[in-house]
Amino acid sequence: MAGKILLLNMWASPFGMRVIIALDEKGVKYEYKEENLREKSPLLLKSNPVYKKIPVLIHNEKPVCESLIIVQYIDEVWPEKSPLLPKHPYERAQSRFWAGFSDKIYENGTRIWRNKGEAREEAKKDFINCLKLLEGELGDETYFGGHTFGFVDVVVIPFASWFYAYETHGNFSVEKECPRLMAWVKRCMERESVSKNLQDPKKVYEFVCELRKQFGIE
Ligand code: GS8
Repeated sequence: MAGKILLLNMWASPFGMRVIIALDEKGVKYEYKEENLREKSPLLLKSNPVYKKIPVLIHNEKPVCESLIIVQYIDEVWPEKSPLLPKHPYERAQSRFWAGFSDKIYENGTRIWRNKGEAREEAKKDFINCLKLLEGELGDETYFGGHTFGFVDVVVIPFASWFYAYETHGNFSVEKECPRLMAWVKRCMERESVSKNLQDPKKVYEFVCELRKQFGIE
């Protein structure tokens, strides 16, 4: 089942990177439309009228919204190549739990670069705690849940392209705080679907600096 696939996205979005990595893992070809989030296209507003956010995957004219739902949709529509969710219901439930939890990386990371002083220190604590919980779940496995690259890996790895921005604005080191998680990042980067599609951390950092200026934080 292929048909027409169009992805509405904004390049720096870790949520969009989740979808791109999943499509790449499945070898699915798609069209790409970059959105200007300050002037959203009528197609985006029509496709995601509830949240008005990217990413949106439009498959045969039908929109699917929310990155976690999109990645699971991709896995169900193209199940043969690189299955992402585990087979067992309990393991699937666990994967969905940690995938949902990982959104906190972004929430806490945003609090790091949007704030100063005490509020930034609080955010940093929450951010590191969140990474440590994920690191605990990873344990000594190669990937989340075992030996194969799967759903939680696809969902969490895009945040690594934002680490440099969080570290620089928060003055800390993810490597120092969570060495096993960073080793996992490096393993994931050996996969083409990841190395090819993760944005350059320096570019993301510059993007964040721009946002800080716009919000009058500098
Ligand atoms: C989050 C998407 C999102 O935050 C998902 O897809 O998983 N829960 C959603 N998208 C942002 C860009 S990335 O920060 C977005 O589209 N923002 C536009 C806006 O809020 O107006």
